Amino acid sequence: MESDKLKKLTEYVIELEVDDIYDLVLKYLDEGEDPFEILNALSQGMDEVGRLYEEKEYYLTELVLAGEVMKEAMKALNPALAASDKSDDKIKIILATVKGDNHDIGKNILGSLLLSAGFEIYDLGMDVDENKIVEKIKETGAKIIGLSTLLTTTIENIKDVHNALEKAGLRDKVKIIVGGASLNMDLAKQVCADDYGADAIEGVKQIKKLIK
Ligand code: B12
Repeated sequence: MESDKLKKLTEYVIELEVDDIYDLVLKYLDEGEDPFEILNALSQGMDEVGRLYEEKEYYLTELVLAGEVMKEAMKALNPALAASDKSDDKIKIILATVKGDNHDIGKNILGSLLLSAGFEIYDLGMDVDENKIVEKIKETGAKIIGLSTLLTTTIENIKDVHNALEKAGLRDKVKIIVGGASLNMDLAKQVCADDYGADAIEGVKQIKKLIK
């Protein structure tokens, strides 16, 4: 359960403390707090921001700022998460938010968890064209692609990635796992993904199964 101390992180996200969150995360890491508990507290803040937006208490400006707050926090947190990894022979994963979609907070959380679980991450960012993904597969030999989308209008763009991989003769060499608030397993299958993860923790579990 989240301690009273870590609740401050949740509050900082909700209050959009973009200038101070980095230092607070570092301070808590220095004091020996568990990086995963810190991530959990930050995610709870984002959940609340989402709720406030849906209830029209927050507007787009606040959402953009909340995204910045999470980015600052992850800058401080990622090295600590990565330090928990001891493996040498890392499995490569490409992450991207699909074409037309500029939401990346959930994808970045998944990236942080994968990093700490010992994977090598190539994060192509958001609004990513399928051809860029194909190029990166050729360059890195990655066997897993994690695609994120939060907009219902961009779900179909997952299929563009599938088609581009097929055209390049690579589709049977890689697995596509998808996630994001607009998706579920049925929709994922409709757009030719191999798997779906409801949240970042489930995503890591599913990816571990996929590589077996
Ligand atoms: C923050 C936010 C924004 C920020 C994004 C900042 C950023 N850098 O990401 C900004 C302001 C840019 C934004 C813009 C827009 N947004 Co917006 N946004 C949100 C909001 C409030 C929160 C999203 C979020 O970050 N949640 C927190 C993260 C942690 O959750 P998550 O992304 O779902 O990720 C988790 C899981 O889904 C999963 N996951 C995610 N990706 C992946 C990938 C894989 C492989 C796996 C396994 C798992 C996984 O793991 C994550 C962690 O557990 C949501 C509402 C909501 N409650 O979701 C609306 C929401 C997604 N936005 C919405 C809309 C409409 C827009 C705009 C069109 C608004 C506008 N009028 O301009 C634009 C779109 C711009 C574009 N082209 O993309 C709608 C989408 C409706 C729909 N169904 O299509 C929502 C649902 C709000 C609403 N109810 O209307 N938005």
